[in-house]
Amino acid sequence: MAEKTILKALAGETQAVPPVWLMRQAGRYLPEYKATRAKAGDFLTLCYTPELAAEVTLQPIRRYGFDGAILFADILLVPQALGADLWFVTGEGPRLSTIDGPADFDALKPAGAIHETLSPVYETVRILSKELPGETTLIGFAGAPWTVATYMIAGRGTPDQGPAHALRQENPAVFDALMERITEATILYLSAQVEAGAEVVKVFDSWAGSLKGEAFRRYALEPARRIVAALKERHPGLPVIVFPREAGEFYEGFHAATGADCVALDNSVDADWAAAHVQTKGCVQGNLDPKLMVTGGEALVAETKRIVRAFSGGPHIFNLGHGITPDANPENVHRMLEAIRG
Ligand code: 1CP
Repeated sequence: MAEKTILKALAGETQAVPPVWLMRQAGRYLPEYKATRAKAGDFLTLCYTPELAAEVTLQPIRRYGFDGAILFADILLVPQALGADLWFVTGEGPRLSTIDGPADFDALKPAGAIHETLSPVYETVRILSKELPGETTLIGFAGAPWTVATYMIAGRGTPDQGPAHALRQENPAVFDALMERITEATILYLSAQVEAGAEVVKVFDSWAGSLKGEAFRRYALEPARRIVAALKERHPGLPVIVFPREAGEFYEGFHAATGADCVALDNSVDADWAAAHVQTKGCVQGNLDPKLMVTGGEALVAETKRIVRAFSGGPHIFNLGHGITPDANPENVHRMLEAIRG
């Protein structure tokens, strides 16, 4: 059997060369992605056409030989599967119908109904598990309940997640019911991805950093703990990566509090600090600044090597601290890989 270096890192192994993949590795910085996206017509058609979604997942593997392939889909497919309207405005981003009160929540579908909408995603996973090279790990994913709730409540991305914070304070019954519905749907969705062939799952809590103190415990830690526990009960031995972006000091106890095998670090976290305080509890992933994939040069090489060195004493999966951006230079990915792999 081929060696899967990502699975080894997730099992706690320290490796001389860390495995590597990039958040948003299938994306608009790649000309072949833009061509397939143009063929699909729009972003949601790309997500729901298994052959095309599998094709864009495979493109960065062919070009770069990454150790991991992340399923091509989006965290906002779950709200759509729960009955929210979802559309993408070119140049602006996603738009959804909003959740303002009990009537909007009551109109949502039960968690068990999501498979009707999401079955093409499972088909993408099945295609990928057949077509990926033997050494490449297939990563499934979903958004974390808090992050997904911020989009469902506001109907769009927001700089400070204001509408979601307002609802949780002003109408906690509706907010808690929504969090519960998303948590249940996320468990079912990730479990179906694993049944289709995903070997690892990752939960993206992109807006975890806007939760402080008790709210962080309740809406970031606790849902992550529940999702990890439910998935491990259904799929013993399944490795789970959690990304509580900008969690700051909460990174330190995150493995222990949630049971996650790996904690993904954003680029605001110092690698030496994280090696001493987070990696001592389990595998870490990260955390190169995505801007370096735009600017490149010696700074990219030096910073890549610094991160590899900082995490060389324990299990580590090399990645960016957030997604690669459309203005990244595809050549810089080669430079980064050279700096990691030699
Ligand atoms: O024009 C295009 O082609 C659409 C751009 C795009 C892409 C490539 C969107 C819209 N989503 C995706 C794919 C995607 N999204 C993946 C696929 C696999 C890969 O990484 O290669 C993944 C894992 C996501 C996850 C995702 N979507 C997150 C969590 C991670 C993060 O970046 O913080 C979030 C917050 C979203 C929502 C979303 N989808 C798309 C956009 C532009 C956004 C952000 C919207 C906003 O906050 O304003």
